[in-house]
Amino acid sequence: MLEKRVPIKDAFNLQSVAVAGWVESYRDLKKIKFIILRDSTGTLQITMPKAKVPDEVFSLEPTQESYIFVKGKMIDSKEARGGKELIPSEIKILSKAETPIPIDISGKIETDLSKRLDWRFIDIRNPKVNEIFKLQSKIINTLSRFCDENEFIRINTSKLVGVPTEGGTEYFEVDYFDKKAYLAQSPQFYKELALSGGLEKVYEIGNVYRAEPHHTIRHLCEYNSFDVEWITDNFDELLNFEEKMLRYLFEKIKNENAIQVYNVTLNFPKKIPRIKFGEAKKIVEKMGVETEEGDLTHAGEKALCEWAKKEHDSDFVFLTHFPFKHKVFYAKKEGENTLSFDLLYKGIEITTGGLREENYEKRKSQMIEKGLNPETFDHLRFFKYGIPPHGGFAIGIERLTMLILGLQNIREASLTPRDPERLTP
Ligand code: AMO
Repeated sequence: MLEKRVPIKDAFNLQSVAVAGWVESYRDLKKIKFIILRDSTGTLQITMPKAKVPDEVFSLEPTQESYIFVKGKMIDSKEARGGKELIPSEIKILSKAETPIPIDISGKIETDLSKRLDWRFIDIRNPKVNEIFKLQSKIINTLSRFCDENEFIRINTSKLVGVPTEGGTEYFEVDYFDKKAYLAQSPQFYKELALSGGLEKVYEIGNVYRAEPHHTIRHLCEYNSFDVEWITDNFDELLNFEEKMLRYLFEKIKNENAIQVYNVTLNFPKKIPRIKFGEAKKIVEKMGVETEEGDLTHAGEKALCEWAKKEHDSDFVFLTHFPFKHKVFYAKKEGENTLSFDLLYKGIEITTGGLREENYEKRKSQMIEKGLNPETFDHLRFFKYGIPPHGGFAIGIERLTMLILGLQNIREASLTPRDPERLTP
């Protein structure tokens, strides 16, 4: 039966149609009944004058948010949205919804985010929320297409790992038979394994895990990381590639429905400004913002973005050459600093990347410098047998989605967000 249905948006161009969707509203005026039917493409008024529809159709009383199938004829209507309404010859209630619906999804009553997330499977029916995930899908597909067009190979790496990747304490430990395992914080070492294995240019889209204790609007415990890595010894090439990739993305998504629904203007600068960490620190301190050693702080990142907007008319800014003391052990050194970068967008970091140390001895000694024990890192072996010089970066997909649409909280850009309190739904 369902295979006969058309998307609601297409029904307006047809005469006899079958559609299916959720009952957004149901009104019974005794001699005439109305249903507003919604699917992910739009809404349609179903009008049932008692005299014009079969008794078994008229006698149905679908509850709000039930999923129904409707067959009938489209006719012109001055009152109905879209100038047409459907007079049904058949209605089937395929899945009845309990009443009342636990949260309002019409956008008329504001429900706090935590309650919305408790009822996420209903919350997403709100067309405005639905749009977030349509756009996110487009973002991921467009970035992938860009990588494909540039002859990158998509890889899929292990999320159960023997050693935490990014260091620090932000990892989840899990029982793995009689051993300890960890949930991958990033695919970093496996991107490098792939390069050592001769794949030359790789990308990965996958969930990664951070035991992130902070309750902020930009941190999740599980997020989708868009990672790339390739053979290069040229730091600027990394930034150029990301800039080109994001320019391509912004061009491809500018006409997406979500961009209109969220009333955002997408501006991509002529050139993303690039500024070294030391210089950036001076700029934001001059703006009266306190920073920490080796860290601009979140307030400093916001201030630097304000500076980039004012001085370069750019919502983006590349922050480069972080001091090694405050970076991951695998970053390539240049004196006391590293050939690494962050990309900030509208005040928040969306990307980290850089050249990596590929020399076995140097990598080992950088580990020791960071207080790590090389014996425990199986991945060091990848660096003994001719791994090419390489670099790459990772974009946080939920952060990018949130910032593009101007959402207030990263949780809105995750279908089922995980934070220290939330493991369901
Ligand atoms: P990093 O740890 O900076 O770098 O992460 C890369 C990007 O991932 C996003 N991100 C997060 N998003 C949501 N919740 C979090 N808790 C969270 N933590 C990070 C951000 C960030 O810029 N291996 C390196 C990348 C590389 O150099 O290739 C890494 O993982 O957008």
